[in-house]
This record gives sequence, C-alpha cells and structure tokens, in this order.
Amino acid sequence: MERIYIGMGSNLADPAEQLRSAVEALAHLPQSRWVGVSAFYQSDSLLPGQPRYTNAVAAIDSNLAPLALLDALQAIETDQGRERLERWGPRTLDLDILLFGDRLIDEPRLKVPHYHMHARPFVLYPLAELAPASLTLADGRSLQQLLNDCPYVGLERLAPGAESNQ
Ligand code: A4P
Ligand code: MG
Repeated sequence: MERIYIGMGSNLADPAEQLRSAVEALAHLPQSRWVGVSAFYQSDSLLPGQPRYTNAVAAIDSNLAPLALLDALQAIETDQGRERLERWGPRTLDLDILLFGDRLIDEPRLKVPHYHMHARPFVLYPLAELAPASLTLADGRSLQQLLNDCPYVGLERLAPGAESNQ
C-alpha cells in the first residue's frame, strides 16, 4: 500500500458539511485503508469575489492505481453535486491528489505532486498535521522547507469539533 494525501476544498453549500461527507466517502474507498484527516481551515478564495473556502487534508493507504483513485475522487465530487461550469469556479467539493507515495506522475489527467501545493498555506499547514516534517517531495524539498517559505497568513484553523457548527 502507498500513503496518499488528498487535499479537500469547498466554498459552496455548507463547506464543512461537504468535507465531512467527503471524509465518509474516502473512508470507504475500495482497496484502501483510512488514516486520518487534519483540522478544517478557512481562508479567503484565491480568486476575488468568491465565498471563503474551507480546506482540509486527508490521508489514506491504498492499493488503487493513481488513475483509478482519480476516477473515484471525481465520482465523489460528482456525487456531492459538483458542476464543472468553469475551471477555478466556486465548487461544492474539490478533491486533489497531493502526494501518492513518492511517485512523480506526469500524465494528461494527473500531475503529482499537485502543481500548486508548494505555495498554498491551506494545503501545507493541514498536511503538516498528518505528515512528518521530514517528508520530502520528489523534487527534494522537505515539507519543513516548504512551510518555512509559506507564511501562515490568512488561515483560520477551526477548533476541533467547532467545524460541525460552521
Ligand atoms: N488533475 C491533474 N492533476 C491532478 C491531481 N493531482 N489531483 C486534473 C486532481 N486532479 C488533477 O481539475 C481539473 C483537472 O485537473 C481534472 O480533471 C484532473 O484530471 P478540477 O478539479 O476539475 O478543476 P479545478 O479544481 O477548478 O482546477 P484546479 O487547478 O485543481 O484548481 P485549484 O488549484 O484546486 O484551485 N482558495 C482557497 N482558499 N482554497 C482553495 O481550495 N481552490 C481554488 C481552485 C482556488 N482558490 C482557492 C482554493
Ligand atoms: Mg481540483
């Protein structure tokens, strides 16, 4: 089995509830074992004029092939009402494969590590709750280095349990 980290984001239709539903779905993926989820974090959208996002990172161990996992994640997004009207548009649920073991994947449908994870506090800080700081990306950079270069700005960590009221 390989350790996989999945970034979750939502900014529509009760985002915290969307993430809780996604956790339920991820915990029941075939050929996979649930590991855990970070706290939920809120932050402004990178694009102006969109509602604030709630983000978290989940970890699973899985025997699924990368594209089979991507299919399963896109099915979960669709189940939770995601409509792909425009790239980067607001969404009920976005599931991104951040890291897949230590693999470097460069296929038309799947790039891993996820292309924007290096500079996004709403990815790196929840990831750091689950992964060891010594975790190293395929390009040789450690998670600790990425955190050092990515200030903790604009993130609101929801108190454990409080996210159920958001
Ligand atoms: N794809 C390639 N690599 C991957 C991967 N590692 N994981 C392909 C998942 N999918 C991957 O994604 C478009 C295509 O990327 C997929 O069909 C898949 O084959 P999408 O989820 O349909 O489109 P998207 O999410 O609109 O695009 P993208 O580039 O993933 O958007 P981002 O980067 O997720 O940005 N602000 C805050 N605070 N929090 C956020 O989460 N998110 C965005 C969207 C903007 N601002 C945000 C946040
Ligand atoms: Mg995405």
